[in-house]
Amino acid sequence: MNIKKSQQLFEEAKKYIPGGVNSPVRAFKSVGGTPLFMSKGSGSKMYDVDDNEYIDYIGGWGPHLFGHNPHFIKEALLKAVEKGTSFGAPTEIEIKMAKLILELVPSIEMVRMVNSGTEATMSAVRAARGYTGKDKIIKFEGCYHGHGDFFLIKAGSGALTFGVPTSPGVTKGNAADTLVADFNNIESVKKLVKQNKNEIATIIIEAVVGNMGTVRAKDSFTQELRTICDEEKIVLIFDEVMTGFRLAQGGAQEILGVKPDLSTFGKIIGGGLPVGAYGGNKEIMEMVSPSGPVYQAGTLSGNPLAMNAGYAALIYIKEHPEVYQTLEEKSAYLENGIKDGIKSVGKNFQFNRIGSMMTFFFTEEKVTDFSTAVKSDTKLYGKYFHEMLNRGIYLPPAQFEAMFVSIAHTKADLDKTIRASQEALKAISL
Ligand code: KE4
Repeated sequence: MNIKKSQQLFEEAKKYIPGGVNSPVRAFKSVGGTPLFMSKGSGSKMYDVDDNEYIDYIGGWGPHLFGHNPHFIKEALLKAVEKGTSFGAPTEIEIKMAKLILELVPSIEMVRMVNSGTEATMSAVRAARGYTGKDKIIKFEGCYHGHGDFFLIKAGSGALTFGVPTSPGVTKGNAADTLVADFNNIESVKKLVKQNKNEIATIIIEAVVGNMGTVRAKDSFTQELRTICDEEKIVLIFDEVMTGFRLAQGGAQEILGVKPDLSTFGKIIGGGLPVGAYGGNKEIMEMVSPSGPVYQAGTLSGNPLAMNAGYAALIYIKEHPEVYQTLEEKSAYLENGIKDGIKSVGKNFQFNRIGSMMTFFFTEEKVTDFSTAVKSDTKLYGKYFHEMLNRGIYLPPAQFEAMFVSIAHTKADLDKTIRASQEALKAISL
């Protein structure tokens, strides 16, 4: 496959941008090789600068539930840009967006728009600390909540892949206030709560994780988390940046049947533009400036372009609730096809799927948490990744990520992917 232009651009990019990319996981460091510079996306396809076509399973890392550049988002953006890009003043579309999020996610009584998932999670934790007057937080090993200092403690996603359990530059103070529990292990939570009685402001979790690869919390686990938070007056935050509007209209909390106090969103709610949001219990949210003392601000928060793109995405979801059934059928078809391929090479590699989020783990042990996820053979994943890439299938360039199916993926796309996976497994020396 000719990737000459990507190679040239990457060399040039490295002169001006750290690692040549504006987000680490894009650099292909954990799978090796040259990151491909993309020039266009349309439906389920992406095209690189050397005109190679790929069936895309990254979907912008989650936003593209409908595939690239769906007409209804493009039209909304073109209309909005005629009126200007941002005013630094309130606009009506922000009210429509807030009302729609409240309508689609029952636990949300009030919501604040921000510009990224990181801003959403950082702000939600600050609101929880301000509301409770307590400092400590509990997060889970293998969960990633963006690059806020107090989260980069045994983070999952990129940091996990780089094997850097704690990022340099994070102060001891931050690390001291962040406690790390084991995902799906309620005893580890109870132990921390007991050791830090009345000091814990919030527990934040990806209830369906994408960032150690796809792993679902056990129903009992999230229910027990809810009970502990009620008993200990701890704010329960579901980080739904990836799962919100991905797994269901109401996200992971709808699937799991547990009501968090606060939720964070991103990705899909921006329709591909930079948007994050946090919201939930009104009493907590009214603590946020200017209605309350917890400060949080953003020049481009709620800007009309992102709001119109996000609103078009959420209205589509509201008017077409059948998209989740469609996604389930396509995703199950892909899962079964890939699993048949795994069996045909006599392996028992694990394939975790929840809705249209899934991960092929190169380990033969069930993956239910961080310690089982990291048993995956990342080198083998890297080889598989490149075999698939050479066959025109673009997977996440890291083992500890989720891949996504969109409603734009056709049966032909899925069949091509299943065939490529079968060939790739045969090609790597298992
Ligand atoms: P952003 O700041 O990247 O918009 O969102 C941070 C974030 C928060 N919470 C969850 C559950 C997330 O998945 C993310 C970001 N996800 C990664 C993918 N693993 C984004 C890709 C990247 O870092 O380039």
